[in-house]
Amino acid sequence: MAEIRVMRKVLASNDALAASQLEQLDRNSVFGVNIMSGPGAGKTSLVERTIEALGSKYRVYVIEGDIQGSLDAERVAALGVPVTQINTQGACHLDGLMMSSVFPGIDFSQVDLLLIENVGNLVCPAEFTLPVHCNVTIISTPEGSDKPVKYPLMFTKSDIIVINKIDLLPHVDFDAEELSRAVRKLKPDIPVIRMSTKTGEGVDGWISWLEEKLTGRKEGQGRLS
Ligand SMILES: Nc1nc2c(ncn2[C@@H]2O[C@H](COP(=O)(O)OP(=O)(O)OP(=O)(O)O)[C@@H](O)[C@H]2O)c(=O)[nH]1
Ligand SMILES: [Mg+2]
Repeated sequence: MAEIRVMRKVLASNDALAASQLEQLDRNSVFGVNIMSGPGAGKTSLVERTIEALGSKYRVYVIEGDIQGSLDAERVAALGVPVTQINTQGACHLDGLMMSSVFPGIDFSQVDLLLIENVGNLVCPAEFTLPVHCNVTIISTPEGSDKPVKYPLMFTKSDIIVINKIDLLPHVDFDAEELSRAVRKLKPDIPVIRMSTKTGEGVDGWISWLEEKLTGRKEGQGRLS
């Protein structure tokens, strides 16, 4: 069908663009992270916690993706970290073209860690490759543990799954074991970590995972998976 062919072409040209942008990060030894989740699962909160933990050790740069507004960018800027807000004007994901509009304005020689917060959506962000070395999916406990079965691509595309809002476990129907099993059916070796960005519980697991990737990474190594 013509429509399917067009979509494949769009995705292929996005992949090529993202690959060349990733080379730019590699030339500057920047480690890129794409953070994805449904709306409100805790992406900006994870960015904030990451900056608090690693901001004095690594030069962090943040790209915020939202349909409109700059609320998340303001939260990041309040922590003294450089940030660029992309407004997608209705699009439900970030993509390579949008990155091309902001990359020239960023001096990557002054960056160690690039955190990209994607638009809150469990579907489209997984389809559009970004110039990063790892993809993170956050699922929060009020969303339910069936999400890997219903939205498999995002989990398959990820290198680590974060279960956030574990402080709410006594109040919601969420089975962390069921979620882990469903995720591992899609991707057997993927780490699944539990945290609350609100209380700070479990955040250290994410920080050590990320720091291990950051420090262990050699220039030009490319994506984790
Ligand atoms: N109880 C609880 N609330 C949390 C936790 N993490 C984030 N929140 C709250 O959840 C709401 C959304 O958090 P954000 O970090 O803004 O989520 P987001 O994924 O960036 O949201 P969008 O960018 O709008 O998609 C805020 O009110 C947070 O305070 C958590 O671990 N526990
Ligand atoms: Mg956000």
